[in-house]
Amino acid sequence: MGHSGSRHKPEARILLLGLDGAGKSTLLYKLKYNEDFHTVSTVGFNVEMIETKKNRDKISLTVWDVGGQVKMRAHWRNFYQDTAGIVFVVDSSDINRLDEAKIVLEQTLKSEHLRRLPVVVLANKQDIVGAATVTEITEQFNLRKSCSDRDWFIQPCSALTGAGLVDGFRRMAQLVKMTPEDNNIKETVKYIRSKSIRSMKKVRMVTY
Ligand code: G3D
Repeated sequence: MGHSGSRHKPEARILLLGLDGAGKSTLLYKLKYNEDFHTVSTVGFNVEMIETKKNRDKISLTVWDVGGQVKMRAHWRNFYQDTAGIVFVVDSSDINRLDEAKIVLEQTLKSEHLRRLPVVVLANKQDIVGAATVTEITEQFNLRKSCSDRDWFIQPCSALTGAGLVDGFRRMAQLVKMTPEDNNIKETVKYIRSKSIRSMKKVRMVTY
């Protein structure tokens, strides 16, 4: 395993979205310690760079967690430009907030910048007894309809145990369309900083 510089690998930016408490930070933390990683640079957000494979080619997915609280949701659109795919995390055990999550996902998918981009819904917290199943979430979210204009997949997972996470991100790697431009992290950070959002966390790389 191990890791190497990502400079020459195609890179795709993935937005990690979902309500607060869905498990995004836990998931990134789990990915970080899944394999070797090293710090790429210090930036203002929770970001992991995942090295994985798309068919036979190595690619890097930079996974951006921009926070799910209501006040952060207003900033999500600042990240939409150059995004190649969306991972939407759902707390499957919080039955009372499934409708809220559904509405937020639907609103997000309406953005012009995100048109036709692939979506992987992570039905998180499957380790909790009574959690909604992928079938139930697919129906309650009406995913077949709301994602009818794009590729999508729903993956059961637990950010706590790590079960299903690698499968979810591998699926995303298969679904993203790689662009020839080099959407590198430094350019993104410059762009985001120009939008004056600040909170200092680290960017790390993990390798599958
Ligand atoms: P967020 O980053 O989306 O806001 P967090 O969510 O990662 O902070 O997770 C919110 C809470 O859910 C945390 O618990 C975290 O441990 C828990 N959690 C996240 N993923 C899972 C999971 O797969 N299974 C279980 N059982 N719990 C999970 P606390 O108690 O710290 O608030």
